[in-house]
Amino acid sequence: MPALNTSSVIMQKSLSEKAYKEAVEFIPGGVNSPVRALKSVGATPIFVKNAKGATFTDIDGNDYIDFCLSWGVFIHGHAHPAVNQAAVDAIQHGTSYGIPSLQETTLAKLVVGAVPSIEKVRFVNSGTEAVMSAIRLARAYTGRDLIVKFDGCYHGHADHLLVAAGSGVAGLSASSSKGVPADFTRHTISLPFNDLAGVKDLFTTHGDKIAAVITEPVPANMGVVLPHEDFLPGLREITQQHGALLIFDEVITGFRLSKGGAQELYGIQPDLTTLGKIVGGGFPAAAFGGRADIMDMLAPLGEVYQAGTLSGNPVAMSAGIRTLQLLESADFYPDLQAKTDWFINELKQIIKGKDIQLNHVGSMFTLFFSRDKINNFEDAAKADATRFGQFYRNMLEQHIYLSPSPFEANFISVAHTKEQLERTLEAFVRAENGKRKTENASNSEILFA
Ligand code: KE4
Repeated sequence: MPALNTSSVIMQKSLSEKAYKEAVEFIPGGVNSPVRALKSVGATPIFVKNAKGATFTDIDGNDYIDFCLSWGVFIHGHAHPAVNQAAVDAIQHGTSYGIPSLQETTLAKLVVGAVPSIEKVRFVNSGTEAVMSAIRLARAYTGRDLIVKFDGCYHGHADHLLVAAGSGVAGLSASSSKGVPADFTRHTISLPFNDLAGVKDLFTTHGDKIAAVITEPVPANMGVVLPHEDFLPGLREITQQHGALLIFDEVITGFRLSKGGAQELYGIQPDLTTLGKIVGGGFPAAAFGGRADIMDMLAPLGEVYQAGTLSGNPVAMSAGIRTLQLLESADFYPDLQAKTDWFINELKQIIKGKDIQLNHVGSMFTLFFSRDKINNFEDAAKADATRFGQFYRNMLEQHIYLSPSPFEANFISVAHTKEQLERTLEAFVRAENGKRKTENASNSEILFA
């Protein structure tokens, strides 16, 4: 990898700052998705010129090692040549037909072959659409209205799910977004994650009204939080007992934690699964799938309506196909895990004895500035966000781009080199020790000393 551009002692961001000033005149908050505004970490947004592998370059010419990877999309790294080529080849034949194409069936077969519980799948354009559709299906299949979610889990921005949500909503004062009528959320109940007793109590009183329980099997939108050993099996058992469906929102964990996602890793079969990010290879594509008897309720077969102009478009499908094919090598996940394990173990040495919690699974991790373990959103919300912001900005000054919120996950890709991970660990040491750049030391001395 070429040496990081560390020419300036203090990073120049004047072009990004100028670009941001202009963007805010035309785009609310200057961004097309709130969490990119870097508000929760007290920084100003960076404008990217290009990205490759595990790094990107901003319009001021600064290079960064990227652990956000467009929120977990790029498990192979940015601009993977084979994925890009697949999209470029597809584009030569048109970018959308609004008529079936063979690529849709090819990707559907790959998803069905990879994800244990999926017998049939439908493609949409975002995780929000996938979750919205899965919930409509669950309500139609059970004839019930109530949906149970968990505090801090984020399932996209559909009205009825902006209740105690994570990710960019977690930082908002209101437990749900403005503009959502109380009526739209009265069928949504949010409980603490990992509180199986609370779920059991709710089913005791409302079990015959609950259409589904939806969860991120490993939440990443409150920061990474691990399920207690009995939690996912408990959800499976209790939903089965009461005729409710279990929906795993694997938009992040799908193809991330294993080829079959969290459900394969933990050996739990949900009734429906939502997928996003990796499945589209960096293009706007997501999916929902599950048992055929449920999925066949969708129009035009059944009476549950769900549609999308660009759903299954051949370019996104082609990128998704290549992305999933690249996961098929027997060494892919073991190699990614070995690299991640090395990094995580080194990181554990650095934070030993400090009030920092490191939650990790597979190739995703979150650092919480807290003395206490983080088992749910209440714990995560008590972590020191101010310290996280200082830490984040220090890492950014050292050319390390972490996911810009304490309520997000960081991701390692097969493109991250040992040297980049070593540089990142050195930056952690400085950031954690609050070492600032000294005026006379050149940037490279700080970065690579
Ligand atoms: P999209 O509608 O943003 O494609 O997906 C919504 C969604 C659904 N389910 C889970 C588990 C998700 O993590 C997401 C979206 N993830 C966030 C980051 N944690 C997207 C980043 C953003 O909002 O800009």
